[in-house]
Amino acid sequence: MNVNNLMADLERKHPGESEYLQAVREVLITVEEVYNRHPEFEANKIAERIVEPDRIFTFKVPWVDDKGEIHVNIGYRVQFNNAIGPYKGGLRFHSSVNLSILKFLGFEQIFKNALTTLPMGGAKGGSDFNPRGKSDREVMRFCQAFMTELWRHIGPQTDVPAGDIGVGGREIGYLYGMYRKLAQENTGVLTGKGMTYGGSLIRPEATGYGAVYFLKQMLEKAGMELKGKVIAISGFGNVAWGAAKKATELGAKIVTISGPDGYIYDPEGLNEEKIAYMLELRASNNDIVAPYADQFPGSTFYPARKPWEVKVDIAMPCATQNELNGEDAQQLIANGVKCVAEVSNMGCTPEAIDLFISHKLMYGPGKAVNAGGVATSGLEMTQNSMKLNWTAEEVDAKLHQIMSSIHHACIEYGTEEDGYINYMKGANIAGFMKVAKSMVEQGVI
Ligand code: 2IT
Repeated sequence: MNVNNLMADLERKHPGESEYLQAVREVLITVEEVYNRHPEFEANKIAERIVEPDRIFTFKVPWVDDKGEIHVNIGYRVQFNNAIGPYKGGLRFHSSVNLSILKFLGFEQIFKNALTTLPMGGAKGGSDFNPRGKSDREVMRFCQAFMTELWRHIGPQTDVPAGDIGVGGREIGYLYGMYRKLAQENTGVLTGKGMTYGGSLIRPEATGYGAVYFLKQMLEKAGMELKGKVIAISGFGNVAWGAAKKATELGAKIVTISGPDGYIYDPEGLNEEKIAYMLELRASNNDIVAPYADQFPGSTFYPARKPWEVKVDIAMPCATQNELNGEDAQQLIANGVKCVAEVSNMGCTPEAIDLFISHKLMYGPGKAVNAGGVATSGLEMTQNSMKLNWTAEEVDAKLHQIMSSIHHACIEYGTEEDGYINYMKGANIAGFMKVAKSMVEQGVI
């Protein structure tokens, strides 16, 4: 494989799909050396085949708002690769959603899912629907209209969607209700379901919890401990909430959260009450964090700024792609950051990652750090197939075990000659090898 030639070809075929091209380039560059030691990969054109999705569905989603006005959104499902299991990956509802973003997310999902040790292929979907300011009934009608098209392309053994930005328990409930009506079956075709109809305990917490378990292992491997560390988190949604909850429980201090409007600096650190308030902020459907500063004296709201300017030991981006750039990375490094655990998908730009790695800082990539979310979705699928429910302790123990196994895989494939652990390289190679081997063994299809 020659990465530059392959990328030039892809850029010609998919002009302007910047996020997708960024995600592909990052994976190919890190696996190139290992790939070229496996002639069977080249003979089977694995690289050329793995970078293109198996298929993409796009569809119109017309719906009626509370005033009787009609809106038209676009719905998508990108079924990327199912070599190791049924397509699996979340649905994102956000005004920024386009094909490039869903292709990057679907591509990342292939390797992330492979790392979880569970049999899941990679997919992603969603819509440019903007949930901000919408009523509950409007969200319900949108979800029903979306599923009216999507249902014929998914199934418990073929493709199992879940949540992502803008899709939480409420949306999954409405989507599942419509699927069940149309398909006339009650199977676990979505994950992140409510506890009364097939959901798994710990699934809401799993992405954040898993990220903190992974972070703890990174620190311990380097002879440090999580307890007492000061952490900057971005975002205030489901992922940020779970990470804040577990990190605080384990004795770390979270001093920031953020939204599209700016960030909150709370030098005392989050506690149970403040973490519970994050859920209220999110349920308000306004997508802003400013009200936190009025609620909790001693904290400050910095409009239109990012939390990476605060002096911290650890940074955990938990919001969205490319939210931490080269300048932010320089600021964090100047302030003595010790570890960056990326919880959002592709949260750091290539410039930021290059800086972390050239400074030999601990950098955990999203596809390893945030894999606990989809892993617990996999555990929800297992429970649905067995038609029984595990306790929270059982699910949490399995999540812990999976995060340890991902950490081991990163060390195995990512340790460099001088002992530095390049977690990005480790995660990409470990995930890639598993899928590539499956593709070789299953022939050209
Ligand atoms: O990015 C992700 O891994 C998710 N949004 C979760 C996907 C899933 O199927 O649980």
